[in-house]
Amino acid sequence: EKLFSIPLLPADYETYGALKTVRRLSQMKSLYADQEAADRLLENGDPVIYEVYELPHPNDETDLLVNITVLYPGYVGDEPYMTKGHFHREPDTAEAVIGLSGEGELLVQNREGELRSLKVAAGRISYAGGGWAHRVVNTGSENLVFFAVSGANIVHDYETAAELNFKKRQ
Ligand code: S6P
Ligand code: ZN
Repeated sequence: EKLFSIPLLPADYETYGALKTVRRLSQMKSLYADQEAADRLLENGDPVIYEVYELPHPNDETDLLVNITVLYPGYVGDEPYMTKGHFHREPDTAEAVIGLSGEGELLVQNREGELRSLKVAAGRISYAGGGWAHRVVNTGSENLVFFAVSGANIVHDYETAAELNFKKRQ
């Protein structure tokens, strides 16, 4: 049995036992277009790009993954901070992103190479059906906080998505 009702806020997630994953530039450097800009940033530390708060859940197809992500504002060269991005391994199921604060884009690309950009903002839902690799980009100057919901049994495929090189075009 699993029932809960909590505020959609990172602090409340943590109180409820969420696992917090911190993604720093050094862990995703190769995904950025301007490697020299990334190296310059790393000389002065290793900036946190985003944090993911994941509630404990069974990896069960009858459950949902209900993560909150805090994506910080910033640039690597002229490319805004972004999440790593991934496909869901087969069965490749959908995901919805609901903006909580800040603004940005949900960049999606399918296996045929088609690239699309969907707006992410507070009170707005962006939906990516199965087959679309997805990544969020912070195009604003404030934290972009978003809620993402998908099936709890998804397996992230970061490798195939990294090959796509799907980026925010200026
Ligand atoms: C999970 C969902 C999000 C991301 C998070 C970080 O399916 O899409 O919770 O995990 O935004 O992105 P990434 O690409 O590093 O997993
Ligand atoms: Zn996903």
